[in-house]
Amino acid sequence: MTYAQLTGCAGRAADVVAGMSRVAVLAEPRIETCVGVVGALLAGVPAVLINPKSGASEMAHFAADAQPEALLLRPGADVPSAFRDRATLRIDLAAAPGAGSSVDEPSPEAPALIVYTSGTTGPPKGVVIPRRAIATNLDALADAWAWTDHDVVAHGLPLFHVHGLVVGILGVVRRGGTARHVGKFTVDAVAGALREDATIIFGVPTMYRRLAEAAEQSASVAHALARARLLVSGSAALPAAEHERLERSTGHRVVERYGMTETLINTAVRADGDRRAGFVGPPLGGVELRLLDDAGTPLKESDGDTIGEIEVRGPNLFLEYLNRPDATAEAMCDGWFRTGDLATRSADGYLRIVGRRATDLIKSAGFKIGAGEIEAALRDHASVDDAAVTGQPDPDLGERVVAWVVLREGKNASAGELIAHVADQLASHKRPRVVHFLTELPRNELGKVQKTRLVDGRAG
Ligand code: MCA
Ligand code: AMP
Repeated sequence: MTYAQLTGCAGRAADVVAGMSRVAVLAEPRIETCVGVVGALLAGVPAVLINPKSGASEMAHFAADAQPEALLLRPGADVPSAFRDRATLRIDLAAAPGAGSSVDEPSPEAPALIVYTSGTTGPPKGVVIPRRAIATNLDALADAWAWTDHDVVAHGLPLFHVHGLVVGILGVVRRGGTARHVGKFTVDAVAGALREDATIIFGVPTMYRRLAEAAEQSASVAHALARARLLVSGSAALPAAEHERLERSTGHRVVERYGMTETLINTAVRADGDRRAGFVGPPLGGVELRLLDDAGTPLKESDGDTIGEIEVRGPNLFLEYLNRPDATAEAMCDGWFRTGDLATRSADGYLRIVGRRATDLIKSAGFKIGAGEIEAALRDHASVDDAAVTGQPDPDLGERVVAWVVLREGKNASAGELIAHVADQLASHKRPRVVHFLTELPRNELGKVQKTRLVDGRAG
């Protein structure tokens, strides 16, 4: 799609949604999603990104919590039942182009996107992201990576998160460059995009691990990767071993950056910066960052050793959690946002993420998954008496979701049945990969489950 075609298609969407309070976009990895989001942004209408593989209870939550007036989706896509009472707008690329809404440019503080993110407990929270955060963050990234309209991004990420939609699509549109979205990520599709004309890859560590493995086995894949200008990894930690494997077969060192739905991208190794394995670089221009010790006092040391919790302040921050003033207040302190991530800082300002405060958050293949949500879904099954969910180390996914289940007396359920039950309720990436059956969960004297005692024998 050319920019002229995008203007016409998105203009048509903007004409239809103008004046609405909020719209939802069924964010399949397709061009219609990009058109729908750009149309809503043109019209100044906040767009709620919906993972098309969400389960029934999540869809119901998104529809009730965000109250979108309409759902934007491609012709032929099924309308999720939770959205059947809303207006639908089919993004038909063949339809006559629209003029684009005549609304004035909204205030920089106006909400642009609502992106759902999991917490340790309860349903996902809607992160309200203003136009100002997107614009300033994308410009800071362009500065860090010397990103121009000549760049072509090879893209295989989902479009319902900040990484794929804001960095991977809106980043390209803001520069006036090109994105080649491959639909479903595969090594061959990304290598194909690079052979065509792609100059940058945005990916999560699981993708780079698969690319590194393929590059070791295929000179043609290694060759394709070597053509890129920049390999950028984020959403989770890229193990040093993968950095080194990629460098051996492609000559490239990956550039890491650290972000979060609530803050967009906080730090990034610059294109001309030192690419140190395990480091996510210094703060982006305009982003203020500090580390706090356990007492909540900002650390003075930048010795590369002392660990503190990362707090962030700057134009990159979100506005609020939708309908959750309690959660917003808990996360913010004097304008600083508490990330919950733990890091050290070197003398030259480079950050190294070493862990996170919450043990009940799992990062699997770059997706953040709350243990509490899956535990609630499991307990909802008629045969389940008790359940705990942990993230276990996994060589491909970083962490994999593992369920520990106690069945009710006299009841039975197979692992497959429980996995399918979770998949009915929640997005497909939240399904446990492994289910262990126990006679009881290990608990301390206060009745709290001792998750450190739940160790998967297959941990890799
Ligand atoms: C998965 N499968 C299962 C189960 N789980 N089957 C049975 N039981 C299960 N429990 C199936 C899948 O449906 C799939 O089948 C097959 O197993 C392989 O799945 P998987 O291992 O997950 O691999 P994949 O489908 O190739 O996906 C890997 C991926 C994907 C491409 C890396 O996880 C991904 O796109 N991750 C990106 C996450 C992301 O964008 N995060 C950004 C948020 P079948 O092939 O038949 O479907 S973080 C963010 O935005 C901040 C700002 C940041 O910092 O970036
Ligand atoms: P999400 O809430 O899904 O946007 O995920 C944000 C979280 O992903 C952060 O709080 C970090 O824990 C993690 N994360 C993102 N980028 C990196 C990175 N480069 N290295 C380590 N962790 C990361």
